[in-house]
Amino acid sequence: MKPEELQALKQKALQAAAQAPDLPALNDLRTRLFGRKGELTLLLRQTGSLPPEERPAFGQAVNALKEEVAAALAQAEENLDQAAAARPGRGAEDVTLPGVMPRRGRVHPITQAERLILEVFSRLGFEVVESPEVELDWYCFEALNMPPDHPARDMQDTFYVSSDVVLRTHTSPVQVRTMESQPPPVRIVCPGKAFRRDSDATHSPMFHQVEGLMVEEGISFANLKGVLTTFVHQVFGQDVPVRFRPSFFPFTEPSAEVDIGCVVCKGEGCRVCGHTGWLEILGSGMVDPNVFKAVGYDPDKVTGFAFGMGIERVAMLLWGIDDLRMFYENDLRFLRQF
Ligand code: 2NM
Repeated sequence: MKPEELQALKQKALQAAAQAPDLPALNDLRTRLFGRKGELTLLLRQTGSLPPEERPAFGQAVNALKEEVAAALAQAEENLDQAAAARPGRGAEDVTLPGVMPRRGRVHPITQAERLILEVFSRLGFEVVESPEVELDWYCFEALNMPPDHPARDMQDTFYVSSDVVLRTHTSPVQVRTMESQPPPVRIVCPGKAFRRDSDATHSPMFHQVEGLMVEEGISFANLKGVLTTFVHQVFGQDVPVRFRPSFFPFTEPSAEVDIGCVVCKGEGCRVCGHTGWLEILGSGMVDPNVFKAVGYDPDKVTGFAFGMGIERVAMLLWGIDDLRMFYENDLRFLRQF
């Protein structure tokens, strides 16, 4: 083969390599050139049939040609790979496939109920205040008109950390601390965890409360009724009946429990409301003068009302949940519904 013919063969091979449309076409070309019966393979084999003096030059020329064509094939393959990676849907990842969506979390129903309650009181001018879950006996009981020998302390099954440190049994210590640290007027709501040694279908050793307090000159039971009626109507609906039923708490006098017309039977009487047509939703009362004395307020100058409610109970009545334990099991089938 003459040098011109070798040159022409090289040009043809380089052009074919550059023009191969995809990897299979390129591999075909590689076989046609370098395979057992490939053009370049056969060409090198011709060396033996040449006159001895021509063999070295011809061999060198063919080997140089092979190297150049092999390099062109490698380059063509790299170009195809890069083009494939840059082309949407044709690279290692098919970006047109549907993605695996990250699961979105949700706000726990207790938190949703808490936010709803706080929002209503915020609009009524109450400020949100929090304080520690581990409390001194004094803030949890003593300042709330429950001296050590008070029978009301037996009502609270308390977790003791030491003789004078407890897990708070209600969020009232927040109110005590607030009154102790600032003069009236006070208008606060206090959300948080409370702890009692109690565990069955309707009691959890840890539960959530919102308590509230309004103190200034001239606050009366009428203010208590107005604020709490507004609250109930905002949360459960404008048409829900409300009643105030006399009760007792050590830290308020007089005291009242607030009932709403049963949301299940609309007052007809059913299992949920114990066939009374009413559901208890809140405890409340006028702050006892002894509480004001304990925090340094003058009970002859200021009056106030306070209230407290369980968030779990509000959530259960709002969404028709019949088992308290649902809130703590973290079963996603339950939690995803809110
Ligand atoms: C309730 C019911 C009635 C209450 C009283 C006070 C304080 F600190 F001001 F005296 N805080 N919370 C209170 C009153 C709580 O929960 C059922």
